[in-house]
Amino acid sequence: MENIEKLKGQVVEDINKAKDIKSLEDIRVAVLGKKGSITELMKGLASLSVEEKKEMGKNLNLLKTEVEAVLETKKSELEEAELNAKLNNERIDVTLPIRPETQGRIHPVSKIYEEVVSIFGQMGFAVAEGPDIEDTFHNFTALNMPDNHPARQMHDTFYLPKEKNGSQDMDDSYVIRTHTSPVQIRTMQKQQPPIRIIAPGRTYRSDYDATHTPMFHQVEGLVIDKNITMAHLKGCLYDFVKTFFELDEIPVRYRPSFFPFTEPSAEMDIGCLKTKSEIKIGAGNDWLEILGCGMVHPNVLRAGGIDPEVYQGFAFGVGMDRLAMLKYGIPDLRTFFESDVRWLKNYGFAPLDESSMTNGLSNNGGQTR
Ligand code: 2NM
Repeated sequence: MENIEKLKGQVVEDINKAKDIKSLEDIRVAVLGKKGSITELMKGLASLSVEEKKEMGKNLNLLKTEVEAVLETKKSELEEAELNAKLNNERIDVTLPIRPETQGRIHPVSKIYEEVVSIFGQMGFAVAEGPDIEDTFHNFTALNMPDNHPARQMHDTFYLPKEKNGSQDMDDSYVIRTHTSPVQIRTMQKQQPPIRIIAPGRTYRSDYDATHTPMFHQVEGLVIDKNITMAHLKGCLYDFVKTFFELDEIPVRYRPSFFPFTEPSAEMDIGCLKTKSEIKIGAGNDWLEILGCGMVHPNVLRAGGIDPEVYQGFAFGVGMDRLAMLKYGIPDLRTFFESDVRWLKNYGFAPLDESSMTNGLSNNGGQTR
């Protein structure tokens, strides 16, 4: 009995001194393991008389239970201490600013692309894409521009070298697309109305001056359904320019125009003030041409496999590079594609300021540019 009390005192003392889970486990094994001190004592019971066995057995069981309880308590204590130490060590200050300055910048055209996609996305438009290399059927013929149509020349088209088989069929030749309209044709061929898409992307024409580069970016839109009218076109495009230029109101006007793929066709102007050094959008007595639009020509609907007796649609096309020049005051288009890092540092946007309808569109609150 005395021995048991002594052993208990010793074991409890050892347990309380344990500094970590590992040494606690060592103690457990030394006491309760297969060859542990208590286990050995229990093995010794066999050689005792019945009376002694009863008495000793009871005491040993009690000792075992008590030691187990002390071990358990100590284990919880140590686990909690270990967790707290870990939490303390791994503490981070989430209010610290991100790294001082990111080096890379988002190109203004990429920024405009994101803005345009978020605006039309909010209105329920899906984004459609297509190849840069197009056959002349999708780039011209299906868009009501048959062989020898003057617009084919007007587009300053880059033709790909003719295939060696010497085919004379115009629709067998390939171009790098002069507009993104072939994406609309491909969408019509794949999908019956209702259709509501925008087709943003690269386009190519052989032209080069302060406002034209051989590669430029367009976004075109297409809405087709039953009973679509010019009123839908006007509402949609008014909302677009207002949201894009981040203005509550903006004067707009439509002038009649001509495109082979729309009838009637129009150009949309927005109100602005032109001074010697800048253009202020949204007020003043001047007008600025911003986009082309119209009701999709019945021949175009037919080429896309859609019955013009049942469905109508409107379409529009905007130059995204021009939008970038206007919104962010960049004077010369040619500089967009010179890959000059000093230019990008000046006109580019910080990569972490995402453009979205909820985050603010341009979101350049003094630090992005
Ligand atoms: C513009 C102006 C007006 C246009 C038309 C089509 C299609 F494929 F639906 F016929 N796509 N884009 C369009 C209409 C483009 O760009 C100045």
